[in-house]
Amino acid sequence: MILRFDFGTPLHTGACVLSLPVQKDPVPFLTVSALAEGAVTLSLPLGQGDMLFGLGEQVGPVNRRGRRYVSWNSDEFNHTEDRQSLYGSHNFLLVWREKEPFALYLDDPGRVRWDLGWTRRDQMTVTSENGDFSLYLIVPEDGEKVCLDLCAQFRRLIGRSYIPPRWALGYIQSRWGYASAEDAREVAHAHRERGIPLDGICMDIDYMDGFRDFTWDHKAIPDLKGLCGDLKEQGIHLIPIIDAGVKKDPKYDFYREGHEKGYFCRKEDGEEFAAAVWPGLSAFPDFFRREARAWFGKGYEALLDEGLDGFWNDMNEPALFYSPEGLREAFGALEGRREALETGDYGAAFEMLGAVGGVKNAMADYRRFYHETDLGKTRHDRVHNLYGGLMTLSAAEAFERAAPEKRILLFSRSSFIGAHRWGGVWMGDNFSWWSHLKLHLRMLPSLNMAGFLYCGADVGGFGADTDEELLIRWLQLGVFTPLFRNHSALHTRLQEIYRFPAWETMRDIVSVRYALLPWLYSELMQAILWDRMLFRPLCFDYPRDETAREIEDQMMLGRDAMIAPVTEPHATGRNVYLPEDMLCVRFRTWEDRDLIRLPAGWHYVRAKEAEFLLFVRRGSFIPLCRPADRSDYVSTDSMYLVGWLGGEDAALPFYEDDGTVRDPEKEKGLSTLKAGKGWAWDPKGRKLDTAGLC
Ligand code: MIG
Repeated sequence: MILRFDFGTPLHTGACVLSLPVQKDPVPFLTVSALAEGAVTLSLPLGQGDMLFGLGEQVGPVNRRGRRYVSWNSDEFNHTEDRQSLYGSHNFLLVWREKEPFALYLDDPGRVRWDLGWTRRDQMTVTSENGDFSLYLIVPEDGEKVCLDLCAQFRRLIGRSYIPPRWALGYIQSRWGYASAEDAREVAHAHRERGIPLDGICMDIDYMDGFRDFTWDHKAIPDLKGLCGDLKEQGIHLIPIIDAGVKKDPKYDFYREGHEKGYFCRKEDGEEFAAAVWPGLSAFPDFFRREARAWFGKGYEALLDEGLDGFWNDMNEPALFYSPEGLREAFGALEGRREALETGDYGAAFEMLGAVGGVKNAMADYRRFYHETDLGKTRHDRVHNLYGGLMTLSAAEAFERAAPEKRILLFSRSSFIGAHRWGGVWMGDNFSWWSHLKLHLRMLPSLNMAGFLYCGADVGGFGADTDEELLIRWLQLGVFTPLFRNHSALHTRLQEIYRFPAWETMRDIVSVRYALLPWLYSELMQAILWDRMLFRPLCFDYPRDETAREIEDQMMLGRDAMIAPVTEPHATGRNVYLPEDMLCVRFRTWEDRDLIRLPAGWHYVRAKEAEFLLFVRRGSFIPLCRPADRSDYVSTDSMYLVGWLGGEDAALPFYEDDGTVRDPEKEKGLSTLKAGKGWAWDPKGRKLDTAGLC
């Protein structure tokens, strides 16, 4: 059951698809108090064992209790442990406690502070700074698996998640620095030559003509359509980046049109707001306006015409390097400080550093411009967290117009709940650090709770130089995440698989992904179509298992599997907790693997550098197929099953469709795989190899 309460004057954010009546009764569970300047606080006493899950894209543990966070979409490349905001704001929190568990969702486009037992360990407070929001309280309908039930109810409230094309589950190679047709062809060739599977290549900002959106450098890419066609023949899709800021350049048609039609955000005095990002001074489309979204969307449509069918949206928090006003103020703060050179006045020095460092993504700038929302002229900071997601909507609306039947790949950096219906997300600028490999794993379930199922982090790490062992271990996690993309920053060590002596090991890892692809696709699609999570903390599935509550470095995957990646350097194995009997599949290649039957409990499981683990519940199985170097060549005709049946019969719901139709009929794609002692059937009723069943 879901109850809705409104505070102040909530804006229609588009996050929810169910329109529920507004309750007049007092809010249950939470104490509501009004603070100065319109802010509203909701507080709740926390019992000792209460656990808190959710908040989507944030650093830190899966159980978020004891920490504080801020919903404020931020271009934050430094994902250290103490960060309180990243690129997305996902105001869903699940309060799991013995008596009266519930979940809450704040449909609030502004800044929200979450003190989850940080100030006082026995109290949680949530503060909406604007005080204009809808609060949804979700109470369980099913007493058994409470967390799963609360998440499923929430997902029904916010609507079906984005469905990517099937090819988007293939391996994608990306790098900040790919600039030309030659670069793309070389990456394609290097993968194909070595048999490293590949389905996509991302082009970063360098492909553009002077960083102008929807243009490309014609010297570097003389024939975009030809390039796309050639690559597609090899099963490789080109995926260009699109930035939110539009270069302020009267000679650039796209800008001129947006300017003439008045589609950019304006300042209080009506003048177009400008800030510097990659193209230099840029204007920012007012994505709150339907006409502005339609105009921006024409840019995507033009690229679809060139044969492109995948995009990633960046810099859409929006990131602002500086505004001319902000820079002027910073210079002002420097004035008269020259004597610090002689006097060694460190106070002055720190003030200067602060003034200069503070120009980037400055709150003062987010207060300088306005949107036209359904509440009229609205200052940006009050609705900041919607901006990136509305850019995603602009793209999604364009796809709907131009290619209504087809799925187009789309993932964004910035997001809010609601945008999960229009695209996926990647986790932004991580580093090539072991701790960020762990972070990748931990962020998966909370993003799933918020409806983001097509997601993943930059495999290998974006910033800093990766190393061979880290990349191998990271690929072994990436194998299981829907978005499986190797991406790295300009000036860092080259990170393509083929740059490394151990490339064959890495190729074999990626090949396992392709062997698992029909199964992963089936599990992802079922999670999307039936409002489930793909990745879940163990305790969601085993609510009565006390040990399961402490496990944050293993995740349930799909209906019957569990992953437990190695995330430590030099490790040749790891401790794994099994909440029930499971079959451990230890992969070296898709064919060369061990099947180990393990009873419930703790185990130290060996996984040498080239090995990785997948667990399957006893009494079930997973299907594998013969891999190929492109996803469309992987077919279920070559399916075989791996599992521990222990003498019982087992069945697994299996979903399959053509992978391109935008609105699949969900029941039509569903069939059942069945197996028992000495026999197994595929969805078409054909007999399957049973060698992998025990
Ligand atoms: O300010 O386009 O997160 O993936 O490579 C950096 C360059 C801008 C940030 C993205 C990253 C991308 C980079 N971008």
